[in-house]
Amino acid sequence: MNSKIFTIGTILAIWTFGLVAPLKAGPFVNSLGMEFVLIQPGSFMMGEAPGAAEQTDADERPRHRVAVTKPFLMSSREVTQAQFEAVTGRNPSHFKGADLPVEQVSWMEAVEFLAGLDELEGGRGQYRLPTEAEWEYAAREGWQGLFSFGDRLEDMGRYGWTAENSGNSTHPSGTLCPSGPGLFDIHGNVAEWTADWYSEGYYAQSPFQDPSGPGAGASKSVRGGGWGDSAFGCRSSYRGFMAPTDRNFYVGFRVVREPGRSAYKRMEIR
Ligand SMILES: [Ca+2]
Repeated sequence: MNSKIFTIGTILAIWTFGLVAPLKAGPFVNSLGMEFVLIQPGSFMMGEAPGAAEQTDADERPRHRVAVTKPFLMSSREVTQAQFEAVTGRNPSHFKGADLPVEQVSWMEAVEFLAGLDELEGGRGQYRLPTEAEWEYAAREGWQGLFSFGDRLEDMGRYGWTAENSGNSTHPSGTLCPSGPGLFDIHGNVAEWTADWYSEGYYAQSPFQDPSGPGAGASKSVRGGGWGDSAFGCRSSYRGFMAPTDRNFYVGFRVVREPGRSAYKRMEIR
């Protein structure tokens, strides 16, 4: 078989039918030096871990199957203060440090950052926040348990900065172990804005395919917990929420980038 044709056919099959295949992909790095990992499409069980109903919150129920139908790139780290300042010219953070995650940034300001970053790279509309479903799908990477690394609360210290180990401050993103696909601080450090409006009862009516939250609301969903939360409060299914104009030193964000064709090719050949 002509190996080149086979390769192109394989890529087309993945692109067209959303087949989950182990494409060997290196990280994609953008103009700010932000590293992205490719998350392949697939389906997963979203919401509380099996058997965790007595410990979890009502908004994590019912556990339900969700399909993420398109590949996307997710930044391996939370947006740093240096990156935020490079785009916006300011640093609103309480804990100062170029490599620390930016915080005290509202949802509106996160979206403004993404628009500014997109403008810097040619205005192709490639940057956005993850949906809640994308965030949890990437965090879980097929694992249905409490955390990306398993169910053992005592292992959190190796993966996330929480109230148990943070010393009441943020830490440079990427200093602890990453989750399976290479996402650092998916649990803890700063909690992360998502694109979706928050609704406590949304899981009861969520569509199966690419859910993106209610059409309107008073708060945006915030995921992963942060340095001031208990380790259990940083579980994969925990859903925080905050008004889009509010800001505090617990919440930052990470970035999703659409995998344009050039980026996709570049990842495929590595
Ligand atoms: Ca985080």
